Amino acid sequence: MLEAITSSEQAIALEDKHGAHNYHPLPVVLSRGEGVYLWDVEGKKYFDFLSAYSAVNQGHCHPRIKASLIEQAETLTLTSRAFHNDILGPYEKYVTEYFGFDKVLPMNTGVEAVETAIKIARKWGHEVKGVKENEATIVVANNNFHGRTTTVISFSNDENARKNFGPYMSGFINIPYDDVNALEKVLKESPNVVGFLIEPIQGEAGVVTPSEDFIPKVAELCKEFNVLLMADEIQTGIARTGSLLAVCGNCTCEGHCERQSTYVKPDLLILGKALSGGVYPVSAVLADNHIMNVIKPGQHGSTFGGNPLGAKVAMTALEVVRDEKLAQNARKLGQIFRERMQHLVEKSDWVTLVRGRGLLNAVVIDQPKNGDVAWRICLALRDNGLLAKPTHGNIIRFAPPLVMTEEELHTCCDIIESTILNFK
Ligand code: IF1
Repeated sequence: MLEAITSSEQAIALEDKHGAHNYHPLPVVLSRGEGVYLWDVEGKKYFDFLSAYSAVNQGHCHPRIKASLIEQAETLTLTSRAFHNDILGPYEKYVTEYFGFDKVLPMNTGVEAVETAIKIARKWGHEVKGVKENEATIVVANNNFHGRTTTVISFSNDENARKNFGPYMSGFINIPYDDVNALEKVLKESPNVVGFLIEPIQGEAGVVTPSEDFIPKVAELCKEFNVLLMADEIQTGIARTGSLLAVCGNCTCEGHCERQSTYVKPDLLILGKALSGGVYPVSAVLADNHIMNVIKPGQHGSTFGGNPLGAKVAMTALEVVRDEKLAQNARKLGQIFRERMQHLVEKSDWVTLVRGRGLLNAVVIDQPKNGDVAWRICLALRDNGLLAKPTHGNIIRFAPPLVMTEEELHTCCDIIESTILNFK
């Protein structure tokens, strides 16, 4: 029998007793979400400034996405890929035209899409580029975050994410982030490189934005050395950084990239999170035929990959991004947010720096190593009705749903400002 939750403490106690302790959540228990708002069990209302790590870009329980979910859930949820269904083909057409690729391989979680991209790159390397069997290598950046499977943590340099989970997968070369020369050096020395897996902005590392010309230069090197550019846009994609994709650069598109001059088309585009608007796990890898066609029947798949429920929801989630011009809104509000936070940098000794693009931003807090100032500021923000969480100790990521209005954003900046200026 489901135990009715009547208090936050009760819910936390149940999680503590019956759940693995693989997270340390902020002490708040949410029971309802709508747009940019969340409510806890006691009915207190909050602004959401994490957006489930950029999975609810369209806002919590978006009415159109919810309606699609309900309609498809009452019709057909899962067929497996043993049979066809009437939603997958239309979805595949929609999403490949939306992002400008020949084909899509549908998966569920972000890390599954990353693993899928790694397998495609390796297979392409062995069968098309001609790298000797089992010799394919993929270059990755230090301080990366691409998920938590044993392969993916094998090339993480975050001890928390990898310690004692070995033995680790080989075939990866780490270089510093935002370092074109380091990539060129590796590509000159290692003929077996088949791919470069990169976050256009490093989210978990603390919203680290690279040099303006990093992605374009990396794309040139990948072309020169016949290496696949694998863009992990699971967190930065779907309008979060003020354009449809972070690799769009300063594209001022109408929420759907018109392939403007600043756009860099990756060889493998990896999407997740807000691809479904946060209502269902949907991820995807997109590529053109000369790459995707290395995958033949029976060589890759997943029980839920491409299921009609997720496919239906994803189409609506992408329509919402375009119809509500979320990329434009993220760009406009992001500039306002960083301006407001820059004033805070000048007024507060706690805040040393603000950085980000669109509505993926972070504020760096001045605290002693292993200090808890950022954590305590997030507790104070919670008390003042705004939810955010630190990453890597002293960096507070601020990423509200992209449906936020300018007025709501100013209200949130007022909350952040007053909380930090009054913080002891
Ligand atoms: C957790 C971090 C963010 C991602 C990028 C792949 C994945 C993620 C760029 C894997 C997932 C999530 C995972 C979640 C918290 C969150 C996170 F803090 F872990 F690193 F956003 F920064 N590529 N990020 O950001 O996607 O398999 O989770 O669907 O594991 O705690 P997933």
